[in-house]
Amino acid sequence: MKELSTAQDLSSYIDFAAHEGKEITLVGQIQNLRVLAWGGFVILRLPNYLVQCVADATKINMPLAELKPEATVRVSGTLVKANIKDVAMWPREWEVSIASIEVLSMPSEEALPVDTTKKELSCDLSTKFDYRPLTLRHPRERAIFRIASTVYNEFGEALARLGFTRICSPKIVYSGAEGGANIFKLSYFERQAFLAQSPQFYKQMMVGVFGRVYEQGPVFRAEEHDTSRHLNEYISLDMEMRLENGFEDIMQVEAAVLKSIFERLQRECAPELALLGVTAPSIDKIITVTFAEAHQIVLDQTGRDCRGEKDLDPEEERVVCDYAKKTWGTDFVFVTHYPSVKRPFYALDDPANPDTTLSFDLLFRGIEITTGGARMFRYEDYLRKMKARDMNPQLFESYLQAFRYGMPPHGGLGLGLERLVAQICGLANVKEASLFPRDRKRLEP
Ligand code: AMO
Repeated sequence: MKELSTAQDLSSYIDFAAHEGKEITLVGQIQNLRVLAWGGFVILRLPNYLVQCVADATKINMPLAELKPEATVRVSGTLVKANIKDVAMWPREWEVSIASIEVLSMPSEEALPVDTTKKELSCDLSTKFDYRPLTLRHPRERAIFRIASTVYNEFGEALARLGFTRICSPKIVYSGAEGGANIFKLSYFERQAFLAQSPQFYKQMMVGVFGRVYEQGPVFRAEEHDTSRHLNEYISLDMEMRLENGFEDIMQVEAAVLKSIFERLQRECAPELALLGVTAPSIDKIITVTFAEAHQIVLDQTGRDCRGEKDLDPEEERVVCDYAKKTWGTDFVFVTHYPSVKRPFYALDDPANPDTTLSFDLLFRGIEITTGGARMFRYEDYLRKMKARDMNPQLFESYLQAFRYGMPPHGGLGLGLERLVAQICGLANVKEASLFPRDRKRLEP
């Protein structure tokens, strides 16, 4: 029997100021190595930092030339003040003056297939994804996913502070929730199952239990087309809530959550934002335009008349966002009252105009990042709408139970993590905000 100590400091954060002028030992992987006549630099990748270590050839215990990028090493030395210009480095006001290096692991391969020691990863997207375990080690890639991690955490924590309960719903499901053909089929023992397109049914059922719930997890869409805004698997940030005043409640909660996310990014991801050359957005006003007004904006701005269309196309979303930026100085615009025919069956029609729904999309810098809205909550309304859409209510009986036995007025939203992160980081393709993207041709790594 052996009892392990529980008193150890397990955090990977380092109080650099407290170590100034003192001995420090760091274990990390070599991000970059520069061997010079007088010694050189070892750039060490740690869980939260990229630390510059400087070696004097006459003082260290081994020649730097024996090291390789991506080797894992234990570096001991003195932490000294520095003034580092390179924004990839963090911290920039301290460096380690190396006394000794111990190699803990050496790479098997001689050369990196993609050079992650350069300022930019100079390879095409496909190569970047083929070598994902390696290319993700590049500081710019790491920055994207540190930002994604913070966005993910704060989405949940902000909602939890508002009294939402986290749920985890099944991803193997008996039916699609969003309609359409973009659903993956799965053989499930003797029957057919599907991969969840969204947690829609479950988060609604859980409003009957908790009143306010959220979920963060993968969802699956069998999109056949290869576009810069679609993935076949993405992380959906979902919430669902009882409505007290109307579907505006949902937009107010979303704006508050986004505000918390952006403030936390500013506090915790300043180095990552600086490295990517972007600033955290702000959402101080909640600007809404109706779907009809959005079409009018497009007509006025471009002369394109899309008023007969039942959806906004990507070009229209860009025009509406440009207009919102110019007119109201905001990167965010909620487009409300989408046509009923284009929304899933569960959407609540506007009693004042039943051809439209009490729903919205949130557009951010030219692209839809969220869909949300109020849902039907009366059992009879579900039966009526399903009938009108040629759907068989019996196939949805397990979901409809919730409504049969009483549900409050409610609504919610789904926010695509990768789309939000891609827009924050200024990425041209949503796949770059996915660790291991899945598209029609890509199932590996
Ligand atoms: P929707 O299908 O519009 O709505 O999806 C919600 C949000 O998810 C993101 N998204 C995607 N991101 C990457 N690749 C895709 N293929 C993809 N498809 C969607 C977008 C989008 O705004 N149940 C509803 C939400 C709700 O009403 O609560 C739903 O899933 O950012």
